[in-house]
Amino acid sequence: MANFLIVFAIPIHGRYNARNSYLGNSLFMTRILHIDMDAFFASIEQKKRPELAGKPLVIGGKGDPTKRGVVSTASYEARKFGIHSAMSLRTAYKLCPDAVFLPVDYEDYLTVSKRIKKILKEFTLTIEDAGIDEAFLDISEIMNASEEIANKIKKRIKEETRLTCSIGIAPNKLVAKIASDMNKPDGLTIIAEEDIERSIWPLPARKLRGVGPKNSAYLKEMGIRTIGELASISLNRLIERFGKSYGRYLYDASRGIDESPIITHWEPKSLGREITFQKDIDNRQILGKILAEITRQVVKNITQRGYKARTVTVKVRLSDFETHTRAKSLYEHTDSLEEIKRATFDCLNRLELKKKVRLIGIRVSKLEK
Ligand code: TTP
Ligand code: MG
Repeated sequence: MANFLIVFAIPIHGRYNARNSYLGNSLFMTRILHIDMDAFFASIEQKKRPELAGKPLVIGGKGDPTKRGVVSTASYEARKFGIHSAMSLRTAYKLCPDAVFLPVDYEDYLTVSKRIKKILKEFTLTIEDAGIDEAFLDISEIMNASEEIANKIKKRIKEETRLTCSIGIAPNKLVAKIASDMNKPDGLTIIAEEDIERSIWPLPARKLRGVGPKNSAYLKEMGIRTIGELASISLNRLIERFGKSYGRYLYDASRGIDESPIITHWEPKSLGREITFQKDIDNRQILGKILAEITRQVVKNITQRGYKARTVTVKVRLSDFETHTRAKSLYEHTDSLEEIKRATFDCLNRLELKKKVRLIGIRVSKLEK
């Protein structure tokens, strides 16, 4: 069973990128550094077990490719076989039966992640935590050359964790993230303001944040494959095709324009947990027991963080992947396990379970400190 803590959050403190100054000296320009660890989960395991170094390694689920589960990540050696994140473990096994499969040891990866974030804070406190293995740093005010800062960060991380990372530095978050991905693993890519278009235009449009498989397919229908081709489309046409907000976004993004702030702190909007079963369940009593347990975990989590919640939502995914939710709002904010559990069961009882259940989850929202 996969049991994930899921947190949706909203930014509460941001620092807006100052427009680049006209001083012409790169030290005075907004410089955003994006760092992303290389094959993060897999590299950690390879350091723990040196016999796995240089071997195809797949991390996912319980580490058993005959069971349900998806690939969290694969070592670069395993990627050569076509294995990638989010692929089913079974498919990964078919592509490379000789690969070593290991379970996800999330706690351990989180510990390493925290050590890395701590190192990053030695450089600046204007940091956005962008995920378990990535972050954005505003290095504009550090009086060293970009390359020097990046190499120092790489060295410190290697000393403490023996891991490598890839770094991109650019005038904004959008381009910095594209840059960090350009020379993986152990890469360093610096893109100056005047080089943005030349550097990003040859890349596929889906390298832009916010262009997923669906929109990239729409763009292909319009004959657009690269970021440069996207930049050749008029703003009007993009708005006509994609709506005002996303059309405008694509127009700016294809020119490497991005003024999104570094968000240094996030408050959770909701907190939840869900469980995907190894085998689908149709016994309501067992479902009730599991729901009670994950409700207890969620309530423990909100009380530890000092929150109370007003809305409880229960989600079930049936064996045919049909997903249903039921929500209940309480009279007032609460962190009482009894009250939240009652609301949870009220939601469960309102769900019609015509098929076996594949996943069950609970989420509490409208949080208040
Ligand atoms: P990524 O940075 O996307 O991947 P990576 O670090 O493994 O490889 P790369 O060198 O290309 O950056 O994600 C970081 C970790 O997050 C990854 O090691 C495992 C986890 N992860 C998942 O669990 N599921 C996913 O679908 C993805 C993309 C990542
Ligand atoms: Mg990574």
